Amino acid sequence: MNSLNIGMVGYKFMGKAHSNGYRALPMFFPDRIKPNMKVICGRNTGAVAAAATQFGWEEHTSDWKDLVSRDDIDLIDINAPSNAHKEIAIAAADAGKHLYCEKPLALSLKDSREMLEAAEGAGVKHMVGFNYRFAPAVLLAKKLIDDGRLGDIHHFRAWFLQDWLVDPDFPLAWRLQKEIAGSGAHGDLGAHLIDMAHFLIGDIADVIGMSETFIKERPLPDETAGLSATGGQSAQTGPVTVDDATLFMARFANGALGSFEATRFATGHRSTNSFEINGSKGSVIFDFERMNELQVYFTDDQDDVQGFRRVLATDPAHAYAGAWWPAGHPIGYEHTFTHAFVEFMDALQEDRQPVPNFNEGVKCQQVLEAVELSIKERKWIEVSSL
Ligand code: SOE
Repeated sequence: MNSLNIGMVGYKFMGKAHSNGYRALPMFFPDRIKPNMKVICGRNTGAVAAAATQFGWEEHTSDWKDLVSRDDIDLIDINAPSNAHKEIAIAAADAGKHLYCEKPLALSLKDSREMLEAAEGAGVKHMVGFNYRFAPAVLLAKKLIDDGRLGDIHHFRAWFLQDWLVDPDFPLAWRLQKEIAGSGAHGDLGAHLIDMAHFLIGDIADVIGMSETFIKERPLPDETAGLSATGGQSAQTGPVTVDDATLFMARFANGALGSFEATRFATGHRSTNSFEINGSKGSVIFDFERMNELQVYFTDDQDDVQGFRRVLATDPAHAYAGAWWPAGHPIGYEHTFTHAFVEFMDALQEDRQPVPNFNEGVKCQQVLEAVELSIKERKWIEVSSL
């Protein structure tokens, strides 16, 4: 297989990020299967037509059911709001299409399990959009852990901080409505942290959390407002039905301790996505705002040069980095999507499931729900009990 045809449902923030990811792939990874940007789909015909032209899709449609049934489509990419994931993914799997679905995989653990079952039953390849795994500096952290360079892992602490909801006039966008988004900062930002923890440290055994919705009523939006909305467009208000911030503690199956913080109220933090890991032989610190760097500390460095060193993960020695620019030239947010799609193409080539796939999506959903249950019942929850 030299190329495959993509049908993509969604055309806003993630639709743009995915389109850019597909476009860059053949230029920088010319030896991989080429994604053909065939059809883009969205509910608003005018807006999706404009997106098709702007992003470079051959065709557009407003009918996802027609899209998933087309013979000339090989892979369905779902980046519409979360409440649309399940129905589209299951229909696409039943039609024999490979699946790429944004996170969180579904509105609930039950729904995510049904999606996994449908994909596995249909024998298609499936992947979930935990794109931050694909930053070369994160992959360096993974390599150091897997090679034992950090020793036994004791601590994982992670935080994803945004501040776009501090304005009480910010409208009641879909991300603030439980029936569309599933949850708030927890499922949107915390999901990335949980996946990172699974990727780097391993299974999470027990959790206990707390959450808050600081602003409980917001102006109704004129239409489905996204992140770019600026102020309330209506005098009428509606209830915010998701969390503004969720924090939780975790015990990993391997004995490590974890802390997680996801908030949209951290003034001054536009999108600070970070983690620190401490092991018996060393530590690493990652901050997405400086995503080309990994801070690394090794206990066996000579006494007189002990301390964190800053490693720039832009050399050919670093995963994916060599495909872009000569050593020392940084990459950005958008490259993580291209890397995720390269993993998908590699999986197709090698006839294996890409990673992270719907199994990782379900595992993440299980932790999300365990935390929600712990908040409701005000006690520790064993993740495997769900
Ligand atoms: C918005 O809060 C958002 O765009 C998330 O939806 C993304 O998954 C995250 O990457 C950045 O923030």
